[in-house]
Amino acid sequence: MNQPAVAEENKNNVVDVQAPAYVRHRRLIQWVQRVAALTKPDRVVWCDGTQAEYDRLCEQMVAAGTMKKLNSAKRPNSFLACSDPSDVARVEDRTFICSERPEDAGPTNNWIDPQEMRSTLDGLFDGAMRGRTMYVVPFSMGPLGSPIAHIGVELSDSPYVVTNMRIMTRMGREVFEVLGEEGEFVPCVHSVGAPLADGRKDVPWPCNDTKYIVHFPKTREIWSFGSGYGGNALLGKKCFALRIASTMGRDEGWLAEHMLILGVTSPEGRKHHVAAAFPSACGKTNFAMLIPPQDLNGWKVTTIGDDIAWIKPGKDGRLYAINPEAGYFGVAPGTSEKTNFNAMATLKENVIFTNVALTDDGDVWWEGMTDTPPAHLIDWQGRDWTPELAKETGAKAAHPNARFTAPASQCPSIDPDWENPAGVPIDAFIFGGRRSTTVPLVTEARDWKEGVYMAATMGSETTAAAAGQQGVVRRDPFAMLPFCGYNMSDYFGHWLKIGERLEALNAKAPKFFCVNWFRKGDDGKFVWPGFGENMRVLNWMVGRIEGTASGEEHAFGISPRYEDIDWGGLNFTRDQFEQVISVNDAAWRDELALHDELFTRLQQGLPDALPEAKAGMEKRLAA
Ligand code: SAT
Ligand code: MN
Repeated sequence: MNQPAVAEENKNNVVDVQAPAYVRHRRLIQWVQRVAALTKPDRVVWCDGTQAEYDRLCEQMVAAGTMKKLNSAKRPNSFLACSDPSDVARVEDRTFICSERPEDAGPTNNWIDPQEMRSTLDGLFDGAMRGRTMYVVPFSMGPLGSPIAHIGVELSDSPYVVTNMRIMTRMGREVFEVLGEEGEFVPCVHSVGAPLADGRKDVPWPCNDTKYIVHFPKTREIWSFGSGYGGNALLGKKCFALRIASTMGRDEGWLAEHMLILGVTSPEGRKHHVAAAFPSACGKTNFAMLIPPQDLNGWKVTTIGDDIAWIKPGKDGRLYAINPEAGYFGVAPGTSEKTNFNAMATLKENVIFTNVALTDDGDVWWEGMTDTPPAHLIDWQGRDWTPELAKETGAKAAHPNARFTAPASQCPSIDPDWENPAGVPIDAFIFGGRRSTTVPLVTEARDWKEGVYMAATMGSETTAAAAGQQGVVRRDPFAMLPFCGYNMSDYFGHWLKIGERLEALNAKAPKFFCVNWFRKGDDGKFVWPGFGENMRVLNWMVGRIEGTASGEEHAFGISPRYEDIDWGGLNFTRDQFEQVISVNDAAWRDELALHDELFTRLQQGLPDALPEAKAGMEKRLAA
């Protein structure tokens, strides 16, 4: 941290933000001045990204009651932050895409006229940082200087945001070197919306009941007010790396996707890369870090990313992906040595936990971490918790959307190429939702168009990652419903165009697969064991990519028969397999009717290829 600068307004109302000499970007400094003049912080601090700065901010948050330091013997250099109970997840109904025209945002986004929104924001941000420090947080999404990477600068009055951004992105002074005097950056302004006027006392987790998460695609700007949590506040993540980046990708011919990236190496040493899209809290992190079962001799899975992929065409025409993030902001509940051994190893030190429970010996716990819960805990809201109480009242020790923020470099399965500035070549896209019925374990699309159809019509039962009702099926095209920064129909068109270009270049196009780990039996339990056993499905996909595995065509694509999967060491019967793979004609007729509903909603600009693909399916279904 450089010397804290006092933001003094001079006569011309230009705030001296005391930019360090190494910041040579005039437009950037002027923007910081403008935001400081508007938000009126007590001080402006330019973050350098050092460990010393991080340690100081953590200490400061411990003193303020925002964080607790965990037992250093059990969880070195780690902290627990507990949020205000009203600020625990992304707020999709308060998220806005302020493009010039409503049809540019499309029917799946909240749109407000940009002029109107600017005047609303001017009002909200006027004096919003009074009594606080405004931190200037320079960050690179992707390896510094990579041709696939892009830079952002977040101005925030939350030290919690600064420390999380240091784990989640490449944050610090080096970013200014890459930016130089006039490099492009995405300006991100964030305030928790809780000014401390006239000596008002601070609270451990300041936030505001009024929340606005706002994107201006034309000027590539982000403004966020009122929340300090996750994707609402760590603006490099969903706001930049998905909503703004998706519009950059549309304009520049690349893809910003809600996808994990993994490497899969066969026993013979052949390596492939897949990118997989699942909605929030559907197991992307688990899949990205899966450990193949021992009985499948010698397969290896390596982790490149667990949430977001930026994918650009390379010189050879193939698609290359980077993980724009540097850390994991993963769901804690349900994570255990059994479900995700690599994640648990990643969490040994240097972690910020949010909204999990505190053990009596100063460590953390959450539902699903161990079979037997500790006899006593302090829950995420600071209350006593015991297993008996939980039985009586159903009280959760950790919030269902409790998270860990951990450096990717600590993951034992991290891929040697995870920071390769050129990215990794993608061989397959996988799309999956949480569906207790209807959708088979795995289906391969016969071509790019059918793949786009599969991804576009994906549905999933909702989870705690977003505020709102849980467990209802909603259409979540490409797992991008809350994250696409423009009209969803145009986005489908963009995907189709990328496919056409690959075809024109005669380049090796990735295959498309649709998966569903979540089919339930009559007893209401998951039939498929999931987790490491998902390797058996990956194994089949690799066989399809290499042209060695067979399958069976049905109305929607190609799925494996029982004998097409390597079951070595797993007792999974033909009957169980039938329960997860079967295509029920009646259920699919209902499903296709729901696709129609989606297409009606997205009518405007919907590419013809999609209804055409659907007609093909209906014909095959009727045959
Ligand atoms: O809160 S985040 O948006 O960062 C996490 C998620 O919903 O995937
Ligand atoms: Mn996500």
